[in-house]
Amino acid sequence: MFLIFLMVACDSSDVTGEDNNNSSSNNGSENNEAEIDGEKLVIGFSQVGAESEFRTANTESIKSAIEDAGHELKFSDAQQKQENQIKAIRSFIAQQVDAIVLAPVVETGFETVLQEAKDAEIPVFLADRAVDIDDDSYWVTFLGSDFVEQGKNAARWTIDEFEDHETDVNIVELQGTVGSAPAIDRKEGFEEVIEDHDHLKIIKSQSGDFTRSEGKEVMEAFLKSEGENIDLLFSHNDDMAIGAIQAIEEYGLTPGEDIKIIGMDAVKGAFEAMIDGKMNVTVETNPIFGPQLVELIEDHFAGEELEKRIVVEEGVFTEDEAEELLPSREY
Ligand code: GZL
Repeated sequence: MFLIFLMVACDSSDVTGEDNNNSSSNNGSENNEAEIDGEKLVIGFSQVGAESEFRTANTESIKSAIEDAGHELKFSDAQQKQENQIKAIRSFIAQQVDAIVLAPVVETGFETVLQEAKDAEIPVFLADRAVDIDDDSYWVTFLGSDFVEQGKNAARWTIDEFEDHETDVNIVELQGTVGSAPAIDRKEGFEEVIEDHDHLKIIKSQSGDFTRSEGKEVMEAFLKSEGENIDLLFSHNDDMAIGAIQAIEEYGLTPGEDIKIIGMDAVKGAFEAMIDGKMNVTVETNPIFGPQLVELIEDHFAGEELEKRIVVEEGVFTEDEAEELLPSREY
């Protein structure tokens, strides 16, 4: 979740940020945007939290991209709370920023504050996650993964993995943050593909809020009620899967064998678990889009028209290729 607030200098006197109240720097007018091109930008953003390896890598990617581009970064951590993001947006609107990039912790509840940004003529860029608002005039573009496709890829792997399975395949699902786009869309994609395969059954599904600790806790509850009846864990991110692996081992079963495990994000921890034979596949969510994001913001201020939706390219990685690929993984 990012709020990239662009405090943009219009001419050299503003570069030091001494006079951010220069009204021309935030009226978003055409000729003003042309002047901005190539100027040093002051960019701050409210990060959703530090709940996962993906998030940490994403923060690092954005920070280094902003600094490498010669801009100044302001940083705030919303600790996975929507109210902190809304507060941060309002405070940055009050500071007369020129652009906002938002990756919302949940899909709903941002319309009012996005309207305030619109009223202030501040363009909004969505990154990583989307909002559930029909009117796409609230944002310039949305850069992030296709979570529905990620869920479908997880289901396609499941169909292949269990094609010779004679009996029902009992699946437990660790969902991401309740109400978040990745949790909603990954579930939708997975269920859409397994729909025509009656032997694939989701017998338990609950949120672990994308964290290792809650993933472990919820998996303990699944094991308590279903134990050896569980064939597969579908986890909406690797962090919850890694927490679940601990729970499975403490319960006395073998993760990756007794219970097959699907993770998402493709973080280093997942590759290490696959090398240890404790996870079977991870569906990549690429967090390293900082340079692309900064380029999009600069292109907008250079007067370029951007696509409304830009999908980050990603893959699917299985345990048999984990050892070879781990050295090349960037996060
Ligand atoms: C997906 C991202 C999700 C990751 C989790 O792009 O929003 O949030 O899958 C993270 O690891 O918490």
